[in-house]
Amino acid sequence: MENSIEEIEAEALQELAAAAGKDEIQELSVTYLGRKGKLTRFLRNISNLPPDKRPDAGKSANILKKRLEEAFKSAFEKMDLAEAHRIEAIDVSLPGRPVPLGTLHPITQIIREICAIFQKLGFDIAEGPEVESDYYNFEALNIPKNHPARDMQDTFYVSENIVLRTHTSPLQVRMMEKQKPPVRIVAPGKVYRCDSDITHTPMFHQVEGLLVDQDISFGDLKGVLTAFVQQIFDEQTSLRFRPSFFPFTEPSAEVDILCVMCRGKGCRVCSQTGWLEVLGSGMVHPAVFENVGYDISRYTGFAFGMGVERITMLKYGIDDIRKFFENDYRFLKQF
Ligand code: 2U9
Repeated sequence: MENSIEEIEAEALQELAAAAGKDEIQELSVTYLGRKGKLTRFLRNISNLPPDKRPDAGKSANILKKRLEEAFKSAFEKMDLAEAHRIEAIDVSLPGRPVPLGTLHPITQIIREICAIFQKLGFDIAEGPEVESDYYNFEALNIPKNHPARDMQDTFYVSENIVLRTHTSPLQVRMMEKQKPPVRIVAPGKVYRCDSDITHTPMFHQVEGLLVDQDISFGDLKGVLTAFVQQIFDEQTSLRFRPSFFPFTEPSAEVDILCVMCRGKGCRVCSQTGWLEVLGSGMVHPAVFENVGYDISRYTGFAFGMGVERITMLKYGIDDIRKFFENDYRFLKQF
């Protein structure tokens, strides 16, 4: 016999008391109760004892085996309990970790701002399909068959007669078909053009406006657009109307504002002209009214359109339109 049963017991309990973790307890359990463990060896060697000693030795070895099994089990449980206490020791009264909140995309913010200004001026907001027929996107708006906008280079064709709308104007045609004047609507939304560089993306956002009633003049158009520009930029922003051409308006005018960067002195942003183009506008062409069945001897109206990305770039001094579509949080969180 290598060790007496008393020695094995004292040694096992002493080592168990010093065990620092579940792994050490597991190792001790193998050292004493495993196949080659100290107590197992003792039990195996009982047959070598004189016959009269065997019953007592067997009895006390089995009692110790049970005792050690229980001691290891309870030591394991104690460790589990200590672990649970450590977890419970988390201070639940501490404030939670802040979850960063997203913000509205700058384009969405400016669309909302533009719409709110026109709503105060008495316009309703209208939205419509981004996939349109050739009729609503071009024909009804007096855009002739040979117009460059109809070219595959400028327009995304879904099929021969179906396009991704190149402006939000088709929606306004649909509105006029449904309702008689007076009409006062602004149409915000995505539009698509086959174009991509530092100032153009294949999808961008427009807000267009349309006002139709009796006795509407170019003076009304100037008044509404001046009120709008001075609210979206500031009251000191002066406007300039320059003659232009669009198939759906006659007469037509492009609207420039005094450069927001240099206030007219001339800089890189305004190409040294002192002015920035921000809107297109004009009196609705009688051919458009005839297409929707409006009486051109009774009604006149004006329309205007603007690119939201351009307005946002000028308002915040952003130099590359592609920044709006990269979803870089460091850029977006500034707005
Ligand atoms: C109807 C009739 C006429 C909308 C108009 C413009 C002038 C215009 C451009 C501004 C920058 C498009 O995004 S942009 O490239 N728009 O210059 N848009 S008048 O005229 C309409 C609309 C609807 C029924």
